[in-house]
Amino acid sequence: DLRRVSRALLSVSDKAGLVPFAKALHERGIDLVSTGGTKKALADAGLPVRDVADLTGFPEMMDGRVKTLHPGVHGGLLAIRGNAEHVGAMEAHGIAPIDLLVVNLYPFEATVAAGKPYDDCIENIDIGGPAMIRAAAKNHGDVAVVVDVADYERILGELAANDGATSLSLRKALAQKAYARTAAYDAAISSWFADAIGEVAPPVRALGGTLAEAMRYGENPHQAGAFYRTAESRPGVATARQLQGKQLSYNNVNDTDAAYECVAEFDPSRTAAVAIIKHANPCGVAEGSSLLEAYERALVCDPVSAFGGIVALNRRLDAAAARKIVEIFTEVIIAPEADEEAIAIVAAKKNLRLLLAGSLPDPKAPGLTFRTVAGGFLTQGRDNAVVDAMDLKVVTKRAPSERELSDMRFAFRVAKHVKSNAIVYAKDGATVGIGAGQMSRVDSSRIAAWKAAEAAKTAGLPETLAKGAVVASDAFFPFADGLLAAAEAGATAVIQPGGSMRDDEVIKAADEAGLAMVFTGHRHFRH
Ligand code: 93A
Repeated sequence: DLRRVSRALLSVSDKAGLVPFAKALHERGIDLVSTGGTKKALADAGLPVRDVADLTGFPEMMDGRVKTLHPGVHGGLLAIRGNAEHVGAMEAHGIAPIDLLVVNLYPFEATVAAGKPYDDCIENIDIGGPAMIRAAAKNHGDVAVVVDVADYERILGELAANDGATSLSLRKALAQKAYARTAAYDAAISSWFADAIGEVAPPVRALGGTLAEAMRYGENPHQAGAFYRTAESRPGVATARQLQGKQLSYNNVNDTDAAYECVAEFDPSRTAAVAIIKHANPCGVAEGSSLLEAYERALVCDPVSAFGGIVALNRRLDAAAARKIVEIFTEVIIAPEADEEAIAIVAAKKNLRLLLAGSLPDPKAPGLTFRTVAGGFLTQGRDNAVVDAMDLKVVTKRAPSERELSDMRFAFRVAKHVKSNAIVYAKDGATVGIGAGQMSRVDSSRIAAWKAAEAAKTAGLPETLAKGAVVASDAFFPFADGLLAAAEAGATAVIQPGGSMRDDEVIKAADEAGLAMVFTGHRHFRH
């Protein structure tokens, strides 16, 4: 897998480190070929260097726009050395093999950053450089490609260690870096164009996102908004078929995603399930023997917030569920599939969007999430932890009953999809009170308990729905207060990650209140 380097083509805008590097290559007996400015720098340092025009038989022309775009260069980069036909073509056309390509690109990013005029930016879009980089990287079986000044040392080290040759593992690593560079370069050009024409330029371009929809606006009317699809084929809002209804807004897409990801936590072969989402938070989630029952039970949790919400279902939408859902104003329905009759029922509501995603996404699947920060973006693996796979540890004197344990799992599954600090009350496979997005956990606990009392009033029931419920917390209770708020409201059992400095204090408070408590060892922060 070693490939001896006999000829190197150097064409660099950033000339830092160039001369010592080229000198070391020359001392190894490597022939040097260069484009105009690079050649001048090397010749000025007293190094023998050929002009790339010798390979192409053409002078550089059109202000340097065309200097290396020629079979004399690209044939030398792309020919497979072990392929008789390729070698024959090189001989027939007088093409010299190039074993090492050293290129850094026209400084497009720096030109833009310096606030240079439009035409300067355009002139700094490198065409020949990326073409050569991509060609050499494709042919990494024979050719090494260097796009980063910081790699010069590494190349010299490798040549020294292998008697003037490069290894396949190094050439592969360099090829990977090469494509990352050309991708980032094109992303920078595309983002600059986007700015120039007043388009949004999200970082997903670097992932190869394609525009699914230019939206009327973003989260607010004064913000531009757009929806991009990436190569990831996860069933969901980006891949779903919209059967009817108004165009999706930015907020619709965000909420529909939250809804479908949440309901996908419930295996449709075990139970029907429905999630109602408002402002990216669940305001009711329930299991049921049918979608209709699940929807009705989900609605009880917070019928006020459910108005204008997004409804996600984990099974094929049927007529009975559709008939019930359209009774109140709903923005979006998303399901894997829908019966003809259900589709006809929804059709009566012209504006209501119906999305069919084909199937449910796997909550355990890996993936990435992104978020912008000033001057950059954050990425992380998606939260694909599921409670079924967690090692639940009973920490109180009283162990939970089977019913409590099943509700705890349900509540923790939902808590994963509630913004932190998340507190979820659940009973018989339905949420009965949700506290979301508060800066202190005890406030979320109080809100969830208050919601459970309100839901009971709305339903005309004498007692708070928190009575006899279980409570899930997305992260540990730092103090006993949040837990005591739950016990006071009538909860009988708690599921939480554990891991607080004051776990002992919290466990003691749970024991004194007669609660059963389990630790999951997994946290579900969602900010
Ligand atoms: O204008 S180009 O896109 N046309 C080309 O054919 C070409 N070949 C190399 N720019 C081209 N290059 C770039 O020139 C290289 O990527 C490098 O950044 C620069 C080096 O030019 P010089 O050696 O004249 O300083």
